Amino acid sequence: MVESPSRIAQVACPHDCPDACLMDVVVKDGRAVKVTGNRQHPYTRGALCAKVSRLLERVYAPERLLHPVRRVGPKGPGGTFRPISWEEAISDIVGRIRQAITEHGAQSVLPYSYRGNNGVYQSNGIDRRFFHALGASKLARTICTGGLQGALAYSDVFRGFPPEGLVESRLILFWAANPVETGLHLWPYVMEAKRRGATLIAIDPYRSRTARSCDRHIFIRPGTDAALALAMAKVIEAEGLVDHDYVRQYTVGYELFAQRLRSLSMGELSQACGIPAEVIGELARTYATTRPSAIRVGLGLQRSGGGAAAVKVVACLPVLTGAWRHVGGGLSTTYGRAMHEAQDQDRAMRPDLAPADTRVVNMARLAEHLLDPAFHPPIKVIYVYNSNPAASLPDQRRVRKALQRPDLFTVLHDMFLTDTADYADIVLPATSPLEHEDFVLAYGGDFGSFSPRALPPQGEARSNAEVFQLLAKALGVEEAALGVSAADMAAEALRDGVRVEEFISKPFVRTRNQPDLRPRALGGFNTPSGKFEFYCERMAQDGLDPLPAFVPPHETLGSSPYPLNFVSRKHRDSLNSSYTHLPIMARQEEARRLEMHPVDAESRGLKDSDEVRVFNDRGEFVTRLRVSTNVPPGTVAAFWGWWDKLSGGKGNVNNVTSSALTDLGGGPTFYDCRVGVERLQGKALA
Ligand SMILES: Nc1nc2c(c(=O)[nH]1)N[C@H]1C(S)=C(S)[C@@H](COP(=O)(O)OP(=O)(O)OC[C@H]3O[C@@H](n4cnc5c(=O)[nH]c(N)nc54)[C@H](O)[C@@H]3O)O[C@H]1N2
Ligand SMILES: Nc1nc2c(c(=O)[nH]1)N[C@H]1C(S)=C(S)[C@@H](COP(=O)(O)OP(=O)(O)OC[C@H]3O[C@@H](n4cnc5c(=O)[nH]c(N)nc54)[C@H](O)[C@@H]3O)O[C@H]1N2
Ligand code: SF4
Ligand SMILES: [Mo]
Repeated sequence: MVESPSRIAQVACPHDCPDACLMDVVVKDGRAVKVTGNRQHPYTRGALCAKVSRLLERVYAPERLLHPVRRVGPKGPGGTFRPISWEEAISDIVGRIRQAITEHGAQSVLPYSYRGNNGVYQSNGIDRRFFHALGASKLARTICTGGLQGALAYSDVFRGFPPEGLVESRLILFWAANPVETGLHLWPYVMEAKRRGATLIAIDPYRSRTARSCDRHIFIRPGTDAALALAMAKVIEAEGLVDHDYVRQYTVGYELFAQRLRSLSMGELSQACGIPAEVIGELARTYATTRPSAIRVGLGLQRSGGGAAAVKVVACLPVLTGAWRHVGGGLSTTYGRAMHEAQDQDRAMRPDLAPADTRVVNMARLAEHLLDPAFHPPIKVIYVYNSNPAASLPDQRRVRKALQRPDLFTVLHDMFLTDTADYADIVLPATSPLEHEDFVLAYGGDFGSFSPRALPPQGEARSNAEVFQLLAKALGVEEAALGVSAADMAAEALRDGVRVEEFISKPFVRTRNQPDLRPRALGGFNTPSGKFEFYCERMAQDGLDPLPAFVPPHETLGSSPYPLNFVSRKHRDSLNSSYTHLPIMARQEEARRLEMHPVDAESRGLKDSDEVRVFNDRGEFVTRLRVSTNVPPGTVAAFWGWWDKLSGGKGNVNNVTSSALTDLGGGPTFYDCRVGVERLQGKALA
């Protein structure tokens, strides 16, 4: 028998991950048979993460949705679906959109998406152009970085140096960052730094894999990072460790900040964050006297009531010490890089196509808006894609109640019948990343990839862009910007400096010739003053505290009837809720357990493997217990991403999280949550 030839297609991983890997996909007889990391790609270096190494389990999963379906029966868990044709699906959706527009105006239509697909064309391009041209409500995409956006709206506080710089660092603080699990391609740089003598310290309420890989791990009470950072700044100021020359040249408001630091009580700050003053002092001294010193800031920093304030205070530290002067010093972040620098997002998304006064709806308050009778115009049609809100939004009891509103028409476009599908009127089958063309710009590094389609779509699956183009045509939205190809969009959106022909024809490009390893060595802060603003005039004008401050979390520090802080963290083998129904995760019952410190377990008479109910007045979830020193006394943790319907409706940690928002930016506060835990009485888990 003659072997049929195989070919290798190079596809960018479009997951919401800073790494934006390049995959080599071996295709044989129209089927992908193997996926590995590309060896030439400077960041992928031949390795994919655990989950994407199993991408084909997802692409060829037996539960892949391959045809449009309509829900039969009432909205909610246990819904069944019947196949319908694409014509029927589109005509139904168009009919409901038209009706909503006639009765309530176009803003009664709401897109709802996040970065389930991070590609520019499919998910941050054509889709936006469609909804803008339709005049639909805009969505404030706050679910991940709302608190950070809030801080950035006032001050340039989070742009870091690229990963290459880390090899020069002699101290790296992993501050609310877990790259070993959430963006592992950073780690070779860290290991190189370590080989050259760097010390690694993690600041995290949970002993993550990253924390376990560090020389030292300091447990912090969730949501109190600003207290720790202010306490460090206080030590730095009091002990003469400030780089006054840097501060004089490149900052404003230092004297006012220093006065504030002197007025703060070390005892109170230490008590707030739960870290002894001696430990803070030692950390501050080590940080200020080691050169170069880097802070790798993760997004866990800004998911509490004072998240935006925390971002600003942590950003003060490398400014105070002048760490920015050195290669390997300053902040290392997952914000910006190619995604923000190499494209003009407005040229991709075309907000100019929308009517000028279009309202913006905060996704983090979706349920509140859906349930609010005074919300005008009411949301009548919600079109969900790239997201699983009936899993990923906080306060799920309320979210599910809202999605059950009988007069709401919900469309879901996804590869699977997720928890959100149970609330959808129509579910459309989406292509996998191998089945459509797209382009991805990394937010963790200076590179990007154009991905041709590697495989024909499975079944009747269609890509986001195709569906929006179909809908536009059926609705009579005649806007040329909607009809473009991925290559056209790349040409429109890429900034000067990235050669479009090269971008389209090569498997990957670097989006900068030279990495900017000392981006703040000479200041260059993107603020009205061009300097780092300890004192922010615009905050003062808006009636906000203009100086760096500790804004306490809503729950984890205050008094509450629920005694334990709860952290719901991300898991190595899933991407948010995207892999949890697949065999890779389903096997891992152990991974789903609630971790509790032995002291807390003992005082409750709980032991390993007990089935427990985790609850507060918002809701509950049920899981098994793991007695563990990965958490300190007073804090419990579980991974987030499990689908409720896989656990008889009692599996989702977001049943207990709160929909209260961050201090600025309207972000969610997933890691600011108190719970009680008790042995489950009655019915065990399914
Ligand atoms: N394998 C995998 N990779 C992922 C994801 C995934 O689900 N799985 N998700 C992707 C997405 S959407 C994102 S946003 C990124 C996020 O990746 P990261 O930037 O690493 O952020 P998180 O994982 O949200 O949180 C990092 C750490 O912060 C800790 N933490 C929680 N609250 C606090 C706090 O108040 N203070 C401090 N100091 N630490 C705190 C958590 O325990 C966690 O270990 O990862 C991306 N990569
Ligand atoms: N408790 C708790 N909750 C959290 C978090 C936490 O740490 N703790 N993290 C939060 C964060 S940081 C984030 S970013 C959110 C993420 O939450 P979501 O935005 O809901 O992301 P996912 O759960 O990954 O769901 C993405 C969906 O998009 C689908 N999808 C993938 N590619 C495509 C495509 O090309 N087209 C279409 N139409 N669909 C596609 C996938 O199949 C998947 O079902 O979760 C948040 N929720
Ligand atoms: S999820 Fe991240 S680490 Fe995994 S393959 Fe994709 S880009 Fe790479
Ligand atoms: Mo996220």
